Amino acid sequence: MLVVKAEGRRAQQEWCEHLTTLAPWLAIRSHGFEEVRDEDIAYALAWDPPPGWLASLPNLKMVISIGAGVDHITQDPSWPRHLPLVRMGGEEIGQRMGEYVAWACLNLLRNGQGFARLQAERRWKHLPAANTARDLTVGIMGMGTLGARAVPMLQGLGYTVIGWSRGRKTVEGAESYAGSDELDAFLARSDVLVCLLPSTPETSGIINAGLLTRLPAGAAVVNAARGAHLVVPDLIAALDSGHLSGAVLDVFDTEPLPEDSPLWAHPKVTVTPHVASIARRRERARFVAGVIADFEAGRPLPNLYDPIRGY
Ligand code: NDP
Ligand code: OXD
Repeated sequence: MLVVKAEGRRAQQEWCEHLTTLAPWLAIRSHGFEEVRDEDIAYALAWDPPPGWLASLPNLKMVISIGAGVDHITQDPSWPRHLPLVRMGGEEIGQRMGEYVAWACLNLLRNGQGFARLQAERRWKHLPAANTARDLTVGIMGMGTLGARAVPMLQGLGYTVIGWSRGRKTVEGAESYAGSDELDAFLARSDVLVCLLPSTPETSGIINAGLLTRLPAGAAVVNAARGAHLVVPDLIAALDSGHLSGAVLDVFDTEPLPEDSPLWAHPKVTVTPHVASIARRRERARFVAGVIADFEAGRPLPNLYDPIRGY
């Protein structure tokens, strides 16, 4: 049996409907809304399960994360780390993240935040763009599955694209920087720094005052990964000093972003509510059905969390 523990009754019901069609051989149950015996649960599909819940399921064989990031699951100290943990995947997640990154870069380039403010004030004023995309380099921190998908979209708009990751990557047309030794060289070229890193102890607070000063003057930041990567007071200081020209933020330490956060009203910040890449539920259900079919056939699993790397 697969049990779904998602973001509320309606979401769980939709997941169950899609999965029933796509994995007809499997019993699918909505946790909390249908009769489920813990001992019957072989697979759990979850976003942020309550601490201890996964560990309490005696016959669990695999956990599938509703998100591409798994920190909501691994932050539970008791999560069953001996079991396979698969993070959400599928074609549409990459497409949507690429779209978000491209939109964020264009929003920064064409002063979307400034025009939104002027419109709210009913003011007709030119805010000319100083550069075109061809003048700018986008540096993607975390050149993994999603980062690589954003590359051709950004290149299509005219940006030069470079990437930084732990290991060297071969992504067509995007120069690859690897490891801490090459971070400074990568940052020095990044007119727009896009964070697509996973949340791990090494990447926590990585976008801090020290890192921001190594970006070119007038650079901008896009964070579509996790709030934990960004030290918000350091970002605000760099925006207010004029060193940074703008930021587009989709993820935050506390979500929803608290009403009293200074980010909401900052004139150089665009806030979106963790929507960078939410693939349609049917597409994600297709991925889940494929993962379970692979598991049951003994085939290698896609997007498998590696407890040694921590992502
Ligand atoms: P991947 O695991 O495919 O890629 C992660 C990349 O980060 C890899 O290139 C990896 O390098 C690099 N990396 C990891 N740790 C370090 C480090 N310490 N130093 C340098 N590079 C590092 O992840 P995805 O691309 O699929 O997803 C990235 C993140 O995006 C997710 O973890 C999630 O948090 C976030 N996300 C946000 C969404 C949203 O809606 N806002 C939606 C989906 C995902 P290497 O390969 O060399 O190890
Ligand atoms: C995430 C997601 O991990 O939405 O943030 O997939």
